Amino acid sequence: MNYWPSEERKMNDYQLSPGRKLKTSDSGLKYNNRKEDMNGQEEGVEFLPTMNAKKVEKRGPKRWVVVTAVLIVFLLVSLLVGLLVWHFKYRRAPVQKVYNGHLVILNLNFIDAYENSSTTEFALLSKKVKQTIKEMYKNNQDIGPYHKETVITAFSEGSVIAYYWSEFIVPAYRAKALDKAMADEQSLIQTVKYKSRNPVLQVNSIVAFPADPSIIQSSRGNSCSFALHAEEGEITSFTTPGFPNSPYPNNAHCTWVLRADVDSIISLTFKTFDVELCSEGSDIIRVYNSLSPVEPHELVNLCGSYPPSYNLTFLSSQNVMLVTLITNAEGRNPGFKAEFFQLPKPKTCSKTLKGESGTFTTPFYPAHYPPDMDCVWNIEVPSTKNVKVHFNVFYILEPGIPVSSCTKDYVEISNTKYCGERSQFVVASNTSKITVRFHSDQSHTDTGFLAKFLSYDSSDPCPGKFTCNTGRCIDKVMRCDGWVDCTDASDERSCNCTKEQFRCNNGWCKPRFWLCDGVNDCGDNSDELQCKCPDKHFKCSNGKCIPETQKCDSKDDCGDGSDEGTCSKVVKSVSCKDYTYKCHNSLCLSKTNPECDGTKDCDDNSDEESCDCGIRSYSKQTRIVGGQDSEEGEWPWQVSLHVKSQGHVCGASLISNKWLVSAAHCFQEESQIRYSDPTLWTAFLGLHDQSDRTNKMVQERSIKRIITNPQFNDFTYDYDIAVLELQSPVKFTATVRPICLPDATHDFPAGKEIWVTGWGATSEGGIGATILQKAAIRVINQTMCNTLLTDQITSRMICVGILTGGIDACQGDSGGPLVSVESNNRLFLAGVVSWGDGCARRNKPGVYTRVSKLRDWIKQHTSL
Ligand code: 4AZ
Repeated sequence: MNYWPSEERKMNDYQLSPGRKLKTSDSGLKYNNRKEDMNGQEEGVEFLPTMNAKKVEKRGPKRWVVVTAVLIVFLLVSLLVGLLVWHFKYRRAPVQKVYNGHLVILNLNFIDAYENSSTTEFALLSKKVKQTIKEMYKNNQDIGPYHKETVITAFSEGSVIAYYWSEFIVPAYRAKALDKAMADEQSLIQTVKYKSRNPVLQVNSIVAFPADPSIIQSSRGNSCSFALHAEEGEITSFTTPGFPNSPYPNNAHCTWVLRADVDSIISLTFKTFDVELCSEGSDIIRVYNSLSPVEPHELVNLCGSYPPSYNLTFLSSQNVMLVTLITNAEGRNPGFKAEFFQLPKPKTCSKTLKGESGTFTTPFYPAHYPPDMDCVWNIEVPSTKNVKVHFNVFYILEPGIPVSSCTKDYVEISNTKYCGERSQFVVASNTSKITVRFHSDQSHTDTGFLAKFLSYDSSDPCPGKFTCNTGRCIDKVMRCDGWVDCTDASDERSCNCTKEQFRCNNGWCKPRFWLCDGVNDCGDNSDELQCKCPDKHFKCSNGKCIPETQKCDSKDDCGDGSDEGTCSKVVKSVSCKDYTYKCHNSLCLSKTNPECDGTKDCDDNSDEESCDCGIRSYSKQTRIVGGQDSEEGEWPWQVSLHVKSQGHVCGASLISNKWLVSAAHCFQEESQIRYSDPTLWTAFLGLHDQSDRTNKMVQERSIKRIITNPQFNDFTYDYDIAVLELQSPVKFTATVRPICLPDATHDFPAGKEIWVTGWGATSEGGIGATILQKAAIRVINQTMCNTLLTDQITSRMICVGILTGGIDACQGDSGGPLVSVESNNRLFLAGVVSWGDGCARRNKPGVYTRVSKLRDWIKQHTSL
């Protein structure tokens, strides 16, 4: 009695499962049948005396046979239905396939009319090409039956190259065979050569690549397509629709066909470039070394925004180029302005180079080298000497190609291939000759390389210096000093540690004062192991050990707050302490640096308010090529403070449209000049080049008020901070934007990379820079810094530098920003350039005013 009703429920459940539509009528019938069956069975089962074995034997098997038969029939029917569905719905389901391709016509000469798709010549030739392609497809059983349409999009020289796309509707199960047949250039050509008895067109080469079907819609209703031909000796420019006054359209597909005269190549430069930020499905611009938008001929794909100084120059290998813009439904960006011109096709890029030294580069450096190039440099120095090649800049990067294989673009020396992005390196030969080869394939080009060749004496490759295994020469004092100076660390191998050094477990020698400083200097952490706290204890930043259970318990057990500052779980409403972030509603959080991190941590959202700061206008930054020049707009909060008749004297940082932060010591009276007088000063914002202060990106302001911190001590430089009010507010632009101020509890941990910028001296005692300079340096542990700088460090100071020396702020950088990239790529003002023991000396980091410690003072005077 319980058996069937429960089975009936099961069947009903089954009917409501995802296969419902198919099974309804079928199982509906069964339901009725079963009901009748059920009645019968109910009778039998319910009233059959269980002990009556005979009756069970007699009636049982018959019923089971029926049930089994019904089940089998049901299963078979379901299987059949399933198979039919699979076959018709999935296997035979039609799929749309589109291929982009081009073919070469040998027996025709190019005429100008072929450039314009509205001429009769274009129409006539298109018709012939279409016929040829159709015939070619017809003769191939994997292609012919599925061909729907072919459209000829363009022609170019050589004899005549025809560009086209073909559309197919193919059952899913035949799609792979179609792909294969379309990729088989040889068999396609054979079909036109032999199957067509009297071919009108002699087709020599044909290639086709799968494409995105959306190109069909765009080419059908395409109102955004442009054809441009370079004029001899002239620069032609073009822009995205509406540029610069309105954003380019959404859901658009635009193409620019660029042409040059035969035997010329094209140089294309994006002068301004600002499209939607890069992400999956974002707006994208592609440049092709062909008139066919196919991946194997793509030179570059670009999104985001680039500063004007970024080198966005690309070269073609022939006299055509194609630029496409595909946009999605969102975004309001201005787009681009581009320029192109033609130049003679270079005959060769190979050279023989002779002499003691010289330089050579990839073709058109620093523009992106052209695709499809092979250059050979045969270098020869005087026969008594050996030769080495020093690569100062090396960018030969192809997306997705591992540097271990270098299968696409590469430099080859003595059977070794080099590719990717590499820092400076040297390749030496033990003869007077060396051969450098460069190869670029059809797709994706990069900046290339800048190299120098030098002769050297084999018995003494680095006179008076140490020779790294890479061939680089470094000062002898750098050998075994604990700092890695050779890129392969060969200067720090096989060393005997001195008394001032300790030996790491991995054999390196490191200065003793680096022991237990919280930084893994050895690489295997052995310099930090001996000073560990006992098991189940937490090590505070001040070195104290506390039981792990006291960490994040809302009590300052360390005494410096470090056990409560870095709690992964945000504990809201902890009791407020010096180290806890205070929301506007006076509740406190246990999270480190919660301000403007993109997460609402305070219930009143106050941690995410006032966050229009610390974001650059340009999403892309140039890779540092050689020096340390900044990009325009890279540090839009940087201010240059000029004193009448002296020019640039100090730096400052913009924190709102009318307030600047700088160093108090810039405004102290000196040699009878009253630097505290605001009328003496002028602020330049959006400045990049000191010799170009009239540039339209620059905003010049007088100073209304200078407020120096009353606790500033001009002997110790403690409290070295000042705020300056501008006479009139500035306008925020691509090159003028404020930096974020860190909360009083904001932590900049030791070892963190930070940037310092300024026009200060480029060497100790040297002269100031014309172009804004930048340098990446690291936060130094406070206790260690106090030891290095003989007890001169107060809690209002933060030491930042590179202890090997060589990178530092210097005179003229004072008052300028020290900025840290925090979560969401937002930049915060960690410090103000203050003082140092000289500039860039070993073990003498620069000292900066710790802005977080003076946050309340800034607020008191600026209300920010
Ligand atoms: C200066 O005189 C100065 N190395 C600024 C920073 C440093 C040294 C000197 C740090 O303005």
